[in-house]
Amino acid sequence: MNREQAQKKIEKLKNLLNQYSYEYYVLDQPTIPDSEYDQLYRELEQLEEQYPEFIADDSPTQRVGDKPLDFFQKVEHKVPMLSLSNAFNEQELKDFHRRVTQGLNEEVSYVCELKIDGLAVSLTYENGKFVRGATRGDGNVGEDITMNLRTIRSIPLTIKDKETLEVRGEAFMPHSSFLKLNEERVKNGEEPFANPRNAAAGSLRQLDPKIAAERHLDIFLYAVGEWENSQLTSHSARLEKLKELGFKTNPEWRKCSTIEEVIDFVEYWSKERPNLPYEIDGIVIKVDDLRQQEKLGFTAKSPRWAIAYKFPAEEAMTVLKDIELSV
Ligand code: NMN
Repeated sequence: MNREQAQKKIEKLKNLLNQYSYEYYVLDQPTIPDSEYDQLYRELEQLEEQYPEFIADDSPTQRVGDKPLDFFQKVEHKVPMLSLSNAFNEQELKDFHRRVTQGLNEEVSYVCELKIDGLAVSLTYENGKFVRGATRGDGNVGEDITMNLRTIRSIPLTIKDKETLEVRGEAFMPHSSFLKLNEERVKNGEEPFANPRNAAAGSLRQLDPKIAAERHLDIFLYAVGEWENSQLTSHSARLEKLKELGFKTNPEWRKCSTIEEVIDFVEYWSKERPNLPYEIDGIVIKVDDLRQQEKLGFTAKSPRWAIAYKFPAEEAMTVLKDIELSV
């Protein structure tokens, strides 16, 4: 194989592996056996070793950087990452609906989504490439945790169009990763994490990306900060577009045209919650139409067009029952 052929082969293997990885981690529908994936991966590794000048930034071999950071740089959010106001019961959801309809004086539809209990993060893509990832921090300034976020396999290093956008979501630790991690910690005489949220937050704040890589985090993307040239007019259209671009979005969202439908959704997930493979702590309800969102605007702290219904806090999480805590 000459140099030019090697370059082409490296590019082809990289694209193929990224596609398989997308099917495996984002769609949860692998199309080839692991052994075949592993063989192609080794082939790519060997070629990249021979021709390091052709290693692409979005090669699957480049997810885990080899140098630990000294500290995290600060990142300013151009669009602040605000938190949501809360509702704790049916009446407060109805009050929210009343405020929305009074503010708009027209028909309204909502999108209900699961509120994943993890860590809010922001991902910036420039011309389709993942260039920066940050924590929410105080909402205006967060920390640059790009190195750690790159280790999350369901975060695409390149998306399907050359879009420039800042997308937001929740990085979290699935129950399976959490149980494995805590079992190992107990075995090594270390203190187990109290819950998956703490474990996810602790993992993303490690200066050594190798540690984050071992923690097997996952992500759901659900919002947009900035999006150059986007013509989309609703939140639901944005969710669909994010999925098309290759982002992992949570499939359990629903468009509701009445507050009763919203309440049904909340009640359904209050019961179904223990059967999910990850932790949720509530339901997020958003006005779907972006023009209506704009019309409603913000209070000093949060948008008027969204609310987070919070489930009652559970005494002990189901996930912890299986593991012997040494605390
Ligand atoms: O570190 P990566 O490349 O993500 O691989 C971790 C494990 O996941 C490996 O065992 C690999 O075989 C598996 N995997 C399988 C597929 C597939 O399409 N069968 C894709 C990505 C990762």
